[in-house]
Amino acid sequence: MSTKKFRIAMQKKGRLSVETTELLESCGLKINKREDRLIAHVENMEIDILRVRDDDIPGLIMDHVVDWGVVGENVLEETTLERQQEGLPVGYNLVRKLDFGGCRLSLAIPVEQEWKGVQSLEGLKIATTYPNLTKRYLDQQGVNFKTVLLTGSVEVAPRAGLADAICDLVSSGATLEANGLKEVQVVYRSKAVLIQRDQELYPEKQAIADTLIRRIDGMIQAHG
Ligand code: PRT
Ligand code: ZN
Repeated sequence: MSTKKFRIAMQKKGRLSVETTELLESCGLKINKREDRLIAHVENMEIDILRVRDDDIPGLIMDHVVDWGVVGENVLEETTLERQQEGLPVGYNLVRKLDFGGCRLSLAIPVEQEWKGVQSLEGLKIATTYPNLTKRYLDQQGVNFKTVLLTGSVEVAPRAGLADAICDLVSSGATLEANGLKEVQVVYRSKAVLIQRDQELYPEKQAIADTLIRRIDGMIQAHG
C-alpha cells in the first residue's frame, strides 16, 4: 500500500522550504513536522512529504521515486543538462510555475574591472556551482573558458585568486557587492516550479493531484 501513497519532495531547509510548506498547508495538508525526519506524514490525506536537499529533487522526479517536487528552475535545468550527458532519464512534467524563489544566474567580475562584454571572458577561469548552465550560455556566445567548480563560497573565488569571474545566483545583489563584484550578464532567470514525474499516476494518486491542482489554481486566481 505504501507505494500508493502520493509522495511530494521539497527542500528540507533553505530558501524554498518555508514557502513550499506554506503552499502545501494552504492546499489543506496537515503536515506532521517533526524535526529531522526525512519523511513527514500528512495527517489528513494519503500523502508523504520527503524533505531533502534541493539538488536531489529533480533526480527523484526523473527516477520516478516521488510524484511531485518543488524546486528552482535553475537546479532543474542544471540537473537535466548533467543527466543528459550521463545518459540518465530526464523526463518530467511542469505542473505549475510558482510565485517564489525568484533569482537569476549571472556572470560577475571584480568591480574595478571594466566590462567589455562576454567575449572578454575568453580563456578565463569562471567559478560556479552551475557548470552546465554556464557552459551552455557561453557556448552560445562562442566563448571558451575554464570551469572552477565550487559548491559554496563562489563569491570569494576571484578575491582568493581561484578564478577571474563567477557565475552565481543573485537576488538582491548584496552578496556580490559585499565581495567587491558586479553583475555583468544574466545567464538564466529562475523561479520555483512544481513538477510531476512523467508517468501516468495510479487513479488514487491522480485524484489527489487533481484536488491539489484545483486548490493551487484557486489560490493563484485569488492572489491575481
Ligand atoms: O541544502 P540545500 O542544497 O537544500 O540548499 P542550497 O544551499 O543549495 O540552496 P538555497 O536554500 O540557498 O537555495 C535554494 C533555491 O532558492 C535556489 O536553487 C534558487 O532556486 C532559489 N534562490 C532564490 C536562491 C536565491 N534566491 C539566492 N539569492 N538561491 C541562492 N541564493 C544565494 C546566492 O547563491 C548568493 O550566495 O544568495 C546569495 C545572493 O543573494 P543576494 O540577495 O545577496 O543577491
Ligand atoms: Zn542545494
